[in-house]
Amino acid sequence: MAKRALITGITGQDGSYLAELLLSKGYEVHGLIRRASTFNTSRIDHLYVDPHSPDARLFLHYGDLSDGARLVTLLSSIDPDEVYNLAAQSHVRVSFDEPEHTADTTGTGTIRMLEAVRLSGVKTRFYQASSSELYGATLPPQNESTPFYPRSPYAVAKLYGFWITRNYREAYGMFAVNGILFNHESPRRGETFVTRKITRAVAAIKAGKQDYVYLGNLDAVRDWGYAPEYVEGMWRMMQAEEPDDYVLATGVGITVREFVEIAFERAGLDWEKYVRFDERYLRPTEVDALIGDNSRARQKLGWSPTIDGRGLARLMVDADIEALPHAGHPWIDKVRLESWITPTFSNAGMA
Ligand code: NAP
Ligand code: F7E
Repeated sequence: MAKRALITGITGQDGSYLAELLLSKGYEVHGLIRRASTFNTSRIDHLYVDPHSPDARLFLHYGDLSDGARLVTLLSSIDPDEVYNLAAQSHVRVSFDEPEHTADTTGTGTIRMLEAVRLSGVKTRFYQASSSELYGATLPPQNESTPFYPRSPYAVAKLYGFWITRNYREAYGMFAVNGILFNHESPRRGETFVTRKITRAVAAIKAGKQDYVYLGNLDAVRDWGYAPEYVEGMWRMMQAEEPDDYVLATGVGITVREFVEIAFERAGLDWEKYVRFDERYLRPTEVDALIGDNSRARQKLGWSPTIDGRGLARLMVDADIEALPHAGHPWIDKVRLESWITPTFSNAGMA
């Protein structure tokens, strides 16, 4: 019998790569999607097969992490072997604008999923998308023993998700794991995360369709890895004999500035001519440096990443340059979208 998995957040970057991976391994894959007034499945459209077809192995269900009763019903009817809880309001700066919504989706949403597993009585393994943002102000290198010091409403919500997942493992004997994933990116990365914002801007500037890109703090250090390698790590955590928590990271940290330099250089451009500062992209509290120690995942899961932040900058610029001619006007409109987000806090002193 094929294994059955349920993925929340299947329309996101990670959800789309994980769905691909599980389908390639022969799983039947179920995904939770939100009803929206526009289509929100562009990252998984290539995987879609008409559910009436005997070949269909991907099934989508409407639902929302804010709706606990729906989650119980879905868990009961799908009866999955593995649940990957990837859904979240995942943008750190937006979490300062929408802290209550972030707490509800990213924090309380996790307990709704765990309760749905418990109340439905299904026998399933559970993956929680935890984050290196938990470490916040704690200095690198960070591993599974490093104390947490969250620095945003997003990180505080993820802290709740981390501990409630661990609590359900201990209280109810659930196979529940936390993947503490450091930043991971790809050509499918959301357009307002810094890497993708930069690489899309490089492509648009190179094509003469954009003049500048406005950024915030260039000094932040991040340990950027490649998303398809990280979803492989998620799956390995779920195949282990015992449930545990794991850091996935490359161990290589670079600044936003270095990512910018490499990205522009890849397109033969001098970044200093095109990058401008805008204080609205600063955060009220910043996470200065995240660099992970992935020893446990290497030793226990045999997981080892091959692409770090420098390689990613080149890979993502190439992909955005390639995609630009096919993108049309809406693509450019999205490039401009972020420039009219209203600043909601006074940060003049932080510039
Ligand atoms: P993403 O691209 O922002 O995707 C988030 C997903 O969550 C989307 O499918 C979104 O649906 C869905 N979602 C949001 N609110 C929801 C709600 N109330 N109910 C149901 N679904 C909802 O995020 P990602 O980069 O793939 O990350 C996946 C997970 O890993 C997230 O939990 C994120 O916080 C965490 N994480 C990410 C990173 C990283 O570097 N990427 C690192 C550590 C942890 P729509 O498409 O409809 O918006
Ligand atoms: O910011 C700086 C910003 O928004 C990275 C999420 O996937 O990873 C992600 O969170 C850095 C920060 O990602 C701009 O201040 C400068 O220091 O790409 P980001 P993030 O906040 O690290 C973690 C692990 C998650 O769990 C999250 O879900 O870049 N930065 N200028 C900027 N950031 C943005 N977005 N836009 C700028 O203009």
